[in-house]
Amino acid sequence: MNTEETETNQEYGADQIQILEGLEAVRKRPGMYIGSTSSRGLHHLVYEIVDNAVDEALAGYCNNVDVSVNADNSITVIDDGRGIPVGINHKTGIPAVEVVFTILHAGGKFGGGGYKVSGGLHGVGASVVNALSSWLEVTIYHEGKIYRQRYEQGKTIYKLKVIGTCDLDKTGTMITFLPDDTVFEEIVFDFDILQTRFREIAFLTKGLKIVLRYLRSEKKIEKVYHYKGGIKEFVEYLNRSKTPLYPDIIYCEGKQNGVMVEIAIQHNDSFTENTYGFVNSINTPEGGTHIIGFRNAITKTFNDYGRKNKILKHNEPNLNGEDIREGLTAIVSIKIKDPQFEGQTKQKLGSSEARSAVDNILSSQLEMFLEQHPSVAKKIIEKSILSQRAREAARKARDLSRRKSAMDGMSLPGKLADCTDKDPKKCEIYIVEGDSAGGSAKSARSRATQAILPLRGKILNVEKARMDRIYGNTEIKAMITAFGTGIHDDFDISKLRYDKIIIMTDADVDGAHIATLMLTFLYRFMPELIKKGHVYLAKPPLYKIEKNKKIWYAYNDDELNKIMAEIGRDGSNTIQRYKGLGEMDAEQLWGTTMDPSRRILLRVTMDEEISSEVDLTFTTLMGDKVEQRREFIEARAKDVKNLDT
Ligand code: TSJ
Repeated sequence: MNTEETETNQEYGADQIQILEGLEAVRKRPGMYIGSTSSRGLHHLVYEIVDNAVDEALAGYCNNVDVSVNADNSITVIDDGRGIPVGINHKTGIPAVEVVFTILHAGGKFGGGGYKVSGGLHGVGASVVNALSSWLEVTIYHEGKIYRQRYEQGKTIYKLKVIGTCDLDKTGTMITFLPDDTVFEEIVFDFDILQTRFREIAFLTKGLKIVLRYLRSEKKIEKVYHYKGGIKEFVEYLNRSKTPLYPDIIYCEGKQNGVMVEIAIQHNDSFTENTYGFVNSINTPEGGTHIIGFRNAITKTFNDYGRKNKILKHNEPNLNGEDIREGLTAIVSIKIKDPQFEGQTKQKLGSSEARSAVDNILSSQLEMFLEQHPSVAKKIIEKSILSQRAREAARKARDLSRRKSAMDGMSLPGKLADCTDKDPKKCEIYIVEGDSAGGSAKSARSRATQAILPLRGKILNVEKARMDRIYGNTEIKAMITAFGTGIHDDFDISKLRYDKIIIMTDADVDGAHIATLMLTFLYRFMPELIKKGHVYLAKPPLYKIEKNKKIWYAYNDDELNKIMAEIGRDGSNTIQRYKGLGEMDAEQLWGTTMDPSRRILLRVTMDEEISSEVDLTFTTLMGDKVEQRREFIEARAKDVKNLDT
């Protein structure tokens, strides 16, 4: 809660007319309060309401939260907390619940100074949701009575009234609201978006049971999220498709200077770190003081333990943090009053007390854990030493290749058939699976603007390989030099040699797998290319239909059926199902997949704001389930048919 605005609210409270003006301001500039009026903003309304119930759970008064997306797209949230207070608020002379819904930023004053997040988009309050809803009804169960009040576009329709009685022991709050379709671009709630967030909240709020019901679609969905182990189960979940290095989940919790800290840790045998920070249950992709404290404690504690127990020899250098965090999955969750956020997006925690609280609590409890579990400690430190050696080898290889490229003016890979035009804006590169398809693509292409880089077989899975192997991999080296941008710290997008990087693979499971590996590499090493929209998937046709010397191409089964219905299913048709790019000759490949005026390209996109979510999803999917991954990619690739016309 921002103090300046709280003071302003006291003036609002003094005058009912000004109250309405407050909510009018929200309707005039909704983006200022909920970030946007797109789908993202729409979903924020639900989080905003649910957050209040979660606060009640954190205060120890609520065990169940029920969220329904109703058939008419309204949302119902029910909790079994104490019920929003119905007594008259002395400053305004109206019931506290009405204050909550009609006065801007009233939440904090009535929340008893709970752990709400200020800044960012959360914690703007129930009144903002009310202002942006066509209608909202609140029902409160309290001391044997059922109370109700209704608002439309933020305006009170009738005074708080008793509509019935209930058992004395039944308490809680029920809210139903319909987002205003004159405010939002569209009013369609996405089950996947909601479930990701509620699963996360359930992991972060140990013991809280959240039920999500989706009643919009034909088949009704009901999911229950309830984790008695809290973030321990979160880490288990994130590692579920990986091989843990040891069976234990290292868990610490404590409180210092008003900061509540909870940390769960487990290494797996992979080489990437997945640490997710949360402040008051909100993900902090940009990190901040809590993450700095976490890293500091990890580095110090493992080095101290390694020295003391002589796993690290006296003539060996200290392990650096990155080495210890190789293959680490961790959740760092803190609860803090009035968190301060910094940086451009105000998403990076700045509160310094969070750093020392996390550092101290983790250091002392982790040290104890290591003393009690020497075999776990040994496994982690030995893995770190291997990582350290690999990092050193990779550095040497990189230095060598840097020097080499400086000397020979950066020679392009031999297999690359480059285009002749040197203006990157006009140029595109096709990364093609297999030498034979590569050959067809080379003869099919438009030489001036289209470059072809054939790759042999499956490329290295960078999720499963160490740095030294990645830098040494021929296919990966070829891509890096062809793109011209360099990777990691050396990455420079202004050096990109092609406007479009087009991944062209067979339209089968293997092809999808190769495309996934390629995207994983790009995502981990050159995420800017995806964020800036330079990466595409080519979409080759699945069928060729021939009748009376005329040819049609179908890109999926629906299209095939449509074409067949049009031209008739008599015996003079032939239908050919393409098994791979190799079955097409150069002319067909050009006509169906490479000609800018006829081809279909899928642009791979990544919303910058949700990149942490993407990260989580990648982590989750890069296990071994090809089908799941292909669905993930296809669901997120936008269909940009005939992009250039
Ligand atoms: F704010 C809201 F309307 F959006 C909302 C509030 C929505 C939902 C689904 C739940 C809630 C809510 C609020 N659930 N439980 C509460 N609890 C209180 O507001 C409350 C009750 C009693 C006391 C007390 O000190 O006795 C204090 C508070 C904050």
